Order: sequence, then C-alpha cells, then structure tokens
Amino acid sequence: MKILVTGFEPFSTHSVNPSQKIVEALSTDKFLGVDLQTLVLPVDHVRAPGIITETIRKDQPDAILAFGLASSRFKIGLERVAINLMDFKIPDNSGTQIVDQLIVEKGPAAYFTTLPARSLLPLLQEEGIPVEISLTAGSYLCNLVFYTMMHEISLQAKPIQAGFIHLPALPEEAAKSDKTLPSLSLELDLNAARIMINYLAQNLRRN
Ligand code: PCA
Repeated sequence: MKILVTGFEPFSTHSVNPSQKIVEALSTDKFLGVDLQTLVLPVDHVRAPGIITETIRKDQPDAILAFGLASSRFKIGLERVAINLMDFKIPDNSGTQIVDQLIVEKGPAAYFTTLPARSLLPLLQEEGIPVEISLTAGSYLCNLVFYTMMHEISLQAKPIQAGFIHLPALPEEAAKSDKTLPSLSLELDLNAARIMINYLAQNLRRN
C-alpha cells in the first residue's frame, strides 16, 4: 500500500521546519508492506496546491499524512477540519499575502479529516507524546494544502485516509528565540509519525 507523507520547507522567520526534517528522516525508513512516498512542499500558495493535487492524481496513495509547523503550539495537533479560506497573516515564500479569499470557488466551506484521530490520540499519548485534536489548521499554507488534498480526494470519491498534523517548533528554534516558545524534539515528532504510519498500514491491510 502507498502512504504519502508530506512536509514543508522553512518559511518566514523559521529557519528550520520540523515537518521537513521528519519527512527527510522517514524517506530512508522501512515499514512492513508500505510503499512510503515523501514530499517536501514549497510554502507557495500556487505551487504547493498544484504539487499535492498532481501527486495524488499520479501516485494514487492509499493514505496521506501531511505535516507542517505551528510554532506557538505546545502539542502535536491532529487537525480535524480544513476550511475553504486563504487569509494569510504573513506573506508566503513567493512574497504574496492573500486575504479573505476562497481556496475553491463554489467548494464546500470545510472538509473533515479522514484520519482516525480518535484512535490515534491514545496510541500516541501512551507513548509519551504530547498530542491533541485541534479544531483549526489556520488559514495559511497548511490549511491550503489540507483543504486542497481533501477536495481532490472528494472529487475522486476514493476512501483515502488523509489528514494534516501540526508540529510545535523544534528545541533549536526555541533556544534561539527571545520569546517563550514551546518546543518538541524531532525524536518525538518522528516517533509520532512512525506510530501513525504503522497504524494506518495495519488498518489498511485489514480492510
Ligand atoms: N506551517 C505553516 C505553513 C507551512 C508550515 O510548515 C502553516 O501552519 O500554515
């Protein structure tokens, strides 16, 4: 079975993106019965949705785990909902700041994650990973990619398990910051990603 894992390049004041780091580390991992595909997306409101849509159409993954950085979070966030809105508080890496625009004209207001967030939560917590179910993926690039992939999946009418996961900042960023910045280690991020991949693989195998 094919599982696609995506992350993002660094953006704004963040010199490092934990989602890129975990994707790079996972690309050399082996998971039983899993053809794992990894992708680092640009923080660009035109290129990122284009790349994710093309990848889903071309590779037809059975499941998608998309990761990004949410630098003020204390816990890993299993995002529950993607909204049809671009309302950037900062420009993307192309220098564009979009305000009050729909992602898909006439698209639904929102899509729910199709990841089994309720089942994943205790699994991750039992491993000592700070994690929560989050009700907002924001209105920037992460939400844009999340909404775009859920929209493509809904157009294809396939039962693909897909969702977005936000990661707190890495300790190296918190160490350099003059603000009080919560952080989580790359080791815990990676552990969480591996647990989720194995869980999806087992569930997909059963179905
Ligand atoms: N986080 C940003 C975009 C890229 C990333 O890693 C977000 O939360 O929208």
